[in-house]
Order: sequence, then C-alpha cells, then structure tokens
Amino acid sequence: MSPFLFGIEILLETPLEFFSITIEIQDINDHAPVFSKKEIILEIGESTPVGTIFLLDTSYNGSKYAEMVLQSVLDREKQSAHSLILTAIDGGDPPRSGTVKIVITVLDANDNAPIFTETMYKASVAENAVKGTLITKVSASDADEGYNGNVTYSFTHMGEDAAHLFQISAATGDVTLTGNLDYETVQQYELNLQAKDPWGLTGASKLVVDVVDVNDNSPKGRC
Ligand SMILES: [Ca+2]
Ligand SMILES: [Ca+2]
Ligand SMILES: [Ca+2]
Ligand SMILES: [Ca+2]
Repeated sequence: MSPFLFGIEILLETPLEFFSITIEIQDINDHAPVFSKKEIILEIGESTPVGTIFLLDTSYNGSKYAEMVLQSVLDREKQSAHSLILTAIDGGDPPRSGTVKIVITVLDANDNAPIFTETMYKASVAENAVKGTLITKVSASDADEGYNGNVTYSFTHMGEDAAHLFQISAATGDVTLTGNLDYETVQQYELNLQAKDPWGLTGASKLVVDVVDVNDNSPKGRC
C-alpha cells in the first residue's frame, strides 16, 4: 500500500504562524483519526536553529510520528509558551478528524545583556562627606531568566585617583565614597559603569559625580 498523505490543519490558540506540520499515514483506514494522547508536551530552547525538526510521538493509530519544523526564531523573552492544536483530517467522505494539543515551553538561553536604567547617572556629594557616604545607587536589568539574568556591577577604565575615592557594590550597585574629596582640586568625576551577566555579556553607562563646594578654606589674612 502506498503512503497516503493526510491533509493537516493547525488551529492556533495563541498567535503563532511559524509551525508547519505534516503527517504521513501508511494505510488508509475507515476510522476517524485517533491520537493516543490528548496532549504532547515539548520543551524547546529559544536558541534552537530554524529548520530543526521535532518528531511528535502522536502514536496516531499505532506507531506514526508527526513532524514539526521550526520555521522562525523563538524568543522566550517575548513569549515563553506556545499552545497549538494538531488536527488530522483523513481523506474520507465525509472527512473524519482527530486532534491533539501541543504545549511548548520555550527554555531560556542567555541572549540578553544587562541594560542600565539610565545612559548617564548624575549625583552630587559635598566635598566634606565622610568615607562610607552613599553617593548613589545604579541599576541594570537583564531580560533572561534566573541565573542568566544575574547582574554584577563594576567600574571600568578608572583612573587611579578616582579608584581611591569611589567603590561600587558588585551585588547592589551602591556607589560609596572611600576617600577624601576636595572641591578646590577636582570638581567633577566621570565614572564608567559596567553591568555583567554570569556569561560575560555586558552593558555600560556613566556616572557623573559633582563635588559640592563647602566653605573649608580660611580667608586670606586670617590665622
Ligand atoms: Ca530571547
Ligand atoms: Ca543575560
Ligand atoms: Ca533568553
Ligand atoms: Ca571648599
């Protein structure tokens, strides 16, 4: 008996235009198509290449598989789950059909770098502020899931002077003063910020710290 190709319909439960399904049945039967399962559950990584074929164990009337081809890139950050209904329609008159639900969970890949909430942060601090003063807090977010979205903070390309004066908490993004400022020497610092995820993807920003003058110089002629 020659293979017989069934017509297939996919009913979309969620907007999803990029799956095509073909199913091949070896024999012609006079029963409505019956899937052995009501639901097929799949986990697919979001970085799975287009063209990847998934064999769906539909056990359609015995031992057949349906073939599902990924036709567009998945993006977990846009949609983390897809739900389809596979309908098999036989060639009879009238046609008979059977359905199976396909539930796809999209697994995360680390495809997002941390992004700071601002392209430039501004802060000001009095020149007589004591060591340990919290100057500001910076923050970046990473759209990936769980560990892939963990962010740590650091300064980059930092001059030696500034390195003695400012410290950033890798975990919280808190920027604190660690030395003595002097408005009469330096009025402003520009610090380069970096946020990094566990796999080395980075985001950048800047922090401009204005040193605020305090009347800490004796007028000439006194003392
Ligand atoms: Ca993604
Ligand atoms: Ca990430
Ligand atoms: Ca991701
Ligand atoms: Ca001063």
